[in-house]
Amino acid sequence: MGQQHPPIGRAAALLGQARRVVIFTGAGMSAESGVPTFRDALTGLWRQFDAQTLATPEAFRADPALVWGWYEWRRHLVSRAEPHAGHRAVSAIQSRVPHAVLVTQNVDDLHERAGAVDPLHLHGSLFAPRCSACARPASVPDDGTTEAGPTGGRVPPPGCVRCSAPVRPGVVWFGEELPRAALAAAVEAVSSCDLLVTVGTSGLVYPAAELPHAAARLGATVIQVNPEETPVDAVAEVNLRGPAARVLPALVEATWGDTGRR
Ligand code: BV8
Ligand code: ZN
Repeated sequence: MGQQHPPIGRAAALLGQARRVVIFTGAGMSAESGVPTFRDALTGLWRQFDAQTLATPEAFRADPALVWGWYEWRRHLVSRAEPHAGHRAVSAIQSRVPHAVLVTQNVDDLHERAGAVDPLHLHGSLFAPRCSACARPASVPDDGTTEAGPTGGRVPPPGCVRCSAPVRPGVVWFGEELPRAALAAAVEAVSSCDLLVTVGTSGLVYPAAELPHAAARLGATVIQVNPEETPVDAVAEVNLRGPAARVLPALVEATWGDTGRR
């Protein structure tokens, strides 16, 4: 058995020779920026709920102020957070591999703030609220006005300026369909990639979780970055067991000789 190269070396060799790359990220990508993941227990007002019950149309219908307050608190937290070296490494990969596609399950804007190109948001965004009835895009509340957002309280959602129905977060809730264009573009990219790098996702929520498995089935190589084991271990050619903010810059450096920091 030849000398097994360390995983980062094997991953760098794969990334260096890849022609069509997809990077697929989940909440673990934002953890080191101080943004709680979906696995993390909820805190404060929402501690008696789990995200899966709160991130639903039923929860919003039952108690719009509780759910809107949760999303406003998260939006405030993200606005005060900073992208980390892992986000910048993802953007460095996109700048070095032509047409590398970034697909994210995250609803924050940390990839964009680290210079990522056209991230495909499969589960929407905290920064695109819309009317719950007529779907008219609503403006993101001025941070000075939503007093309860930063402290985590109930915040009654604003009314739509056109039909006065409650404004809702622009995210995909459980039981809701994913945005068709983003999903179609992600499936298209995965179908034609030769390497998929999945970072910081528990791989449990469908249909997004299907993407790494689909890539492997179609003959692509999968590299996983996650401190823990996930269902994706079954299809990952290389498992980089560690946190995104450390592993991704190391991967970029091992591949191209610098951390890609521009
Ligand atoms: C749909 C936006 C149909 C909201 C989210 C039974 C079987 C199969 C499927 C189903 C089923 N019952 C119901 C379903 C469908 C359901 C589903 O999959 N449920 C699961 C629970 C079984 N899916 C849906 O409902 C989807 N819609 O199916 O619609 C339909 C079709 C047509 C027409 C109408 C309807 C919609 C799902 C989208 C839900 N919205 N987010 C919001 O943000 O509030 S999901 C949310 O959770 C995330 O976006 C993500 O997708 C998912 C899981 O989160 P992850 O990103 O993976 O993060 P997580 O916290 O889980 O894990 C963190 C990971 O990071 C861990 O692995 C950890 O080890 C790692 N980590 C930690 N620190 C670091 C790190 N990694 C790297 N570095 C670190 N430092
Ligand atoms: Zn409306």
